[in-house]
Amino acid sequence: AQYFNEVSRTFNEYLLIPGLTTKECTPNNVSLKAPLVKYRKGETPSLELNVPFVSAIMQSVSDHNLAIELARNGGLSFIFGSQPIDSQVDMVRRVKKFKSGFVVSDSNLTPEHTLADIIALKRKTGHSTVGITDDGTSNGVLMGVVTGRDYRISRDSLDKPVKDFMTPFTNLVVGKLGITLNEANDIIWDNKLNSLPIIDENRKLQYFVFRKDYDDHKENPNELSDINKKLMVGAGINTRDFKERVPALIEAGADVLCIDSSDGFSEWQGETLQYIKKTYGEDVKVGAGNVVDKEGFRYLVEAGADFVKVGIGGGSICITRETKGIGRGQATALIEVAEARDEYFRETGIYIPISSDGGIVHDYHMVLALAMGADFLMMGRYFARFDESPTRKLKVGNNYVKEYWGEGSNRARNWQRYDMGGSENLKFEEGVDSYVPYAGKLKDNLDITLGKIKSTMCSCGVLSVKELQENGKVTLVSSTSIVEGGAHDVILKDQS
Ligand code: MZP
Repeated sequence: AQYFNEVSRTFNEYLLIPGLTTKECTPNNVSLKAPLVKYRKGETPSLELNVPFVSAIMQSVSDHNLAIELARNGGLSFIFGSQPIDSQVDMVRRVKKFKSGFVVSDSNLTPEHTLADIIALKRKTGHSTVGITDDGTSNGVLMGVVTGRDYRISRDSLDKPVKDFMTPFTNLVVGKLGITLNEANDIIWDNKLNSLPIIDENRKLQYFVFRKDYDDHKENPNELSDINKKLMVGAGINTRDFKERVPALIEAGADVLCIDSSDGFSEWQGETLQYIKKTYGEDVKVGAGNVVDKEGFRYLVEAGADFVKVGIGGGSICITRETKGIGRGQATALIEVAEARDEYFRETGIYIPISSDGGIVHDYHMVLALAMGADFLMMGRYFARFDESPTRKLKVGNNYVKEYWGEGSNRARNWQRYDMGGSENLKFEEGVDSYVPYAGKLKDNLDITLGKIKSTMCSCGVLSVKELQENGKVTLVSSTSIVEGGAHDVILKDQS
């Protein structure tokens, strides 16, 4: 056998060392923008993430609800592929159809209804904003809007009429589809509106433009359709039914695909990539993986991968290392593949983003993974804990939990992910069925996580992921220094 003499290490074995924090280096100035797909030197990638997180291609993580919420917050979900093509296509379509502020037609809600009625409707439909008409029908006169913010403020006032909370349109002011951002702004300011309803030629309400949208875009006064652009979504595929699944997903509007496998260094993936690139050229973006070394990375890139996922056996629900003896410590795998990515870039001028997949436990692991060269992170456990994930919330003992199961568990039976050719079934389990602590809303948690990441990056003296990769200082730690890093040699007052 060939021996890898370096010990295979995990994120827990590393820490970051501070760099000079300049006065400009504040969390507000930190950008977490990341490339999602390959690009040539000097060009910008055709797909980018504002937040370098994608959610795992798993039944218990990435359905349309999580995808909508994550995309609205700057990341991206890969809708799970271990389901029939038509139901996966339906989920992709739901994400593409989503428009924030889209109004519910014929909701039967008038300004006299209670806030509780509005909240029930918002929960049922998933809309962030509801338009209220005088007679509750889509033909009625629009009286105002209720947004998520109103709902949060008024949690204790559920039986009050909604007119007390809505943003009213004193005179009915409507913008038409196709007006420019500057025109919208003029109407908003002239009429002292917080938001402007936009109607189509049939006078049907399409969406609202909020003053915040304008503020976010005032530097770039393009058409209003830049503001209400469709959300991005990805989808998992496999190496068996790709000739049927890929066209259906593309037709549904999927922005990017990813071949989902626990071991991606295979001719199956090579063939799938070649087929997609031969059929669609560079119009269809497809990632591949997972690999844990240079050889695997090169193989997938040469077959046409637009990004490569790194990691075998590090997932929280994964028992591949125990059952098959295959895998590599996530940090070591990532460092080696990042080197291969940089080497490939030097040789060809083509940058292939890499994703660190699985094994992120603490928020600081995210910063370490980025510093070690990951362009973005794929996470399952992290997202499974939130309201928006597809699984049941249960009370176990005194704690709320959510269900979370691996794609290689008997529950998911995603045999294609573990396919080595041969029969079409899951021969043995490589994943477990588990619970994770319930954590509330995605946005609330993400805000805290991003705040921590930005603050750590400021300590490192860097303002972007690229700078972190180039200038970050990473050190190995001994097991005794890990003990030193927690509270020690004190008696904690509150153990609960
Ligand atoms: P984590 O974020 O929960 O630690 O890991 C999520 C990753 O674990 C997924 O993106 C996928 O690569 C991997 N996974 C999913 N199912 C299994 C399994 O059943 C698995 N073994 O390893």
